[in-house]
Amino acid sequence: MKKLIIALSALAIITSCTKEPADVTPSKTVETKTNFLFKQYYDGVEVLSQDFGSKQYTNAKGTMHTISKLQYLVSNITLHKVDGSEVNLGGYNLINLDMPLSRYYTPMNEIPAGTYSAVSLTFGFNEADNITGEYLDLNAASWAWPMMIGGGYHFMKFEGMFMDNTSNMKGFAFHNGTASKVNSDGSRTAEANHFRVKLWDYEGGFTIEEGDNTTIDINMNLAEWFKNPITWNLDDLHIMLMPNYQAQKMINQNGRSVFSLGQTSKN
Ligand SMILES: [Cu+2]
Repeated sequence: MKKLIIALSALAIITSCTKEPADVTPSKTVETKTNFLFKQYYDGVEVLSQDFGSKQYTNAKGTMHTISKLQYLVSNITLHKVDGSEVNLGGYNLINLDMPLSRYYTPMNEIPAGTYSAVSLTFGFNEADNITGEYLDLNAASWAWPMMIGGGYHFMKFEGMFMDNTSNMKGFAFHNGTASKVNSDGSRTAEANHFRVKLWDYEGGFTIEEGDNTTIDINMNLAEWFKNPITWNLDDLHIMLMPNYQAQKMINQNGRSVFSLGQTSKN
């Protein structure tokens, strides 16, 4: 019995000596389950692949058109906390409406719990990331941008048919990527043509908590590609846009207003 008491008190000493004060435990970032859903609209109407080739839309110029393809790439999604700090998630996502699951994107980097006021993203790739042949999945998706007009990758392929000014249906291929200028000697100079947008939550921010499964919607209004600030005329500009420097710069300008932050949902 005496032996046991000695043993127990020894144990008590050992445990009390090895117990660490709680306040020196390093604080750990609480990671969450968060993903993005990229949704497409034509003004108020959602655009889904089942609408392709049949549903008719009228652009700002008054031209009727259909849609047969929509693919676009976003990268370096960043979340902005209300305290001003940022979480850059890196990575990229190719959205292809023909593959509805590609609209969902779960970043490789975990999103820490917190309250956020905005999401920003790059449309396409910035110069550092737009490396010819670098990404195997994009190579397999026929997503390369030709070397002779600057290389790297497409940022978007938006295609369909439109009714031209002689009432005939014609195809359009609204493709975007590096802008390439023809020099006086016939050579070309490539110019980065991505843009970055910051999408504010106008309802005062959203909170992501531990244990939540949060989906953040990023909406694209396709009508804006033809509207703001340039009223796009498909009769003039519908094919061969890729080597057309002016057209590439115009697409870039119109793209600044296509995205908005949609709802944040928990499930
Ligand atoms: Cu193209």
